Amino acid sequence: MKIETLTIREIQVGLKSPFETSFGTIWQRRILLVEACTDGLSGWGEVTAGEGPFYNPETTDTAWSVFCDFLAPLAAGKEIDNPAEVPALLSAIRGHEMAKAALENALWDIESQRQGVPLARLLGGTAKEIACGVSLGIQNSPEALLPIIERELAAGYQRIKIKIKPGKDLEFIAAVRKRFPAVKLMVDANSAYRLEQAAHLKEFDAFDLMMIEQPLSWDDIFDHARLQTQIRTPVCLDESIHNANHARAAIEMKACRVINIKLGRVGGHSEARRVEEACRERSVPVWCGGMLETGIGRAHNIAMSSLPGFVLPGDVSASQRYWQEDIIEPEVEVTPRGTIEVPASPGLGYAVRRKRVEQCTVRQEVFRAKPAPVPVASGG
Ligand code: OSB
Ligand code: MG
Repeated sequence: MKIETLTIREIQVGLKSPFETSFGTIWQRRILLVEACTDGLSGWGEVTAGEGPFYNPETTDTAWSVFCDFLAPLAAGKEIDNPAEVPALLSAIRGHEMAKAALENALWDIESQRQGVPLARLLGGTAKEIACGVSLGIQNSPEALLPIIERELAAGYQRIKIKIKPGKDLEFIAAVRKRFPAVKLMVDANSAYRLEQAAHLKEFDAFDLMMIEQPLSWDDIFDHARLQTQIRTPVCLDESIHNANHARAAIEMKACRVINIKLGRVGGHSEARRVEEACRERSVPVWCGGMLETGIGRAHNIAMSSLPGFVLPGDVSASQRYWQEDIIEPEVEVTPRGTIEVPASPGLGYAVRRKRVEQCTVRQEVFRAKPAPVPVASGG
């Protein structure tokens, strides 16, 4: 396929309720969408960067700049046989995985339409439905958290993840465990602790947590290995794992017993498949992380989650938990057994609501193949 045009746009959308993590509170989202057009088909990808460089170094604005100045000029007009070639095409650019992922994933959407198969099948996914959990932001008090959990469990979600930070941890965990003794429960620290706090983190062992996600530095593997020897709760790495080599290193160093895969963090579907394979070969369970995505990012997450290594419930949940109105139709819905059905139609399996996207768009750039130079007759 020839990558004829690439369009990047920024949309601004408000979350239904604020989301607090150890690095801050998010309400208004600025999200970049990438649309690729080739052979009369259109495919979509989403940049999952945050508004500020607090989860990882990328932001909405760094992704815009890298996409417009480097990625789009490299890719527009190129002929590729398979979206799996995209990482090599973009390999001169270091990092900026979330910007790259949006471009690559848009081409996977197109390729699955071209072949007439669901994206999930094209990627090697086998599951017909995926298991869903929810990620709950930090609340003011344990009393405020309990009714929220009650509501999510009533909706069918299979596991609860709560965000924690120093001062907002043990009391919350103990209250949830007391009220819900059997629920699948885990915590996410988003790098809010240091190895010196291992004794404190060891106190979490009493609460039968499925795992603690990214307790230490966002770019660390080694200290997580030291921490894992001191606590019983399995460590799950999120921020630290950018590719399959990191996954292999972390597993072999025993820095974690679980890995979450985020498409943006690892640079797109090609690398996500390699991370999934590295984990599956080593019997390390994986699950799909979330970045407060719109329906486009969510649809890509659903397809990826159908791969066989995704054996734990992910942070992929219903559109209605985040948005008054999503930008896809139908919206993503969760069954009463806490699952999402993997679409069986070609492509993402959801239609992009162009009108809605246009209403939310605040800026846009279109990139086309450079026209072939017109030969100029040189005068004598
Ligand atoms: O660490 O998993 C994380 C949201 C923003 C940044 C980082 C994280 C998260 C979440 C939300 O946990 C997951 C979701 O999309 O529901
Ligand atoms: Mg996380």
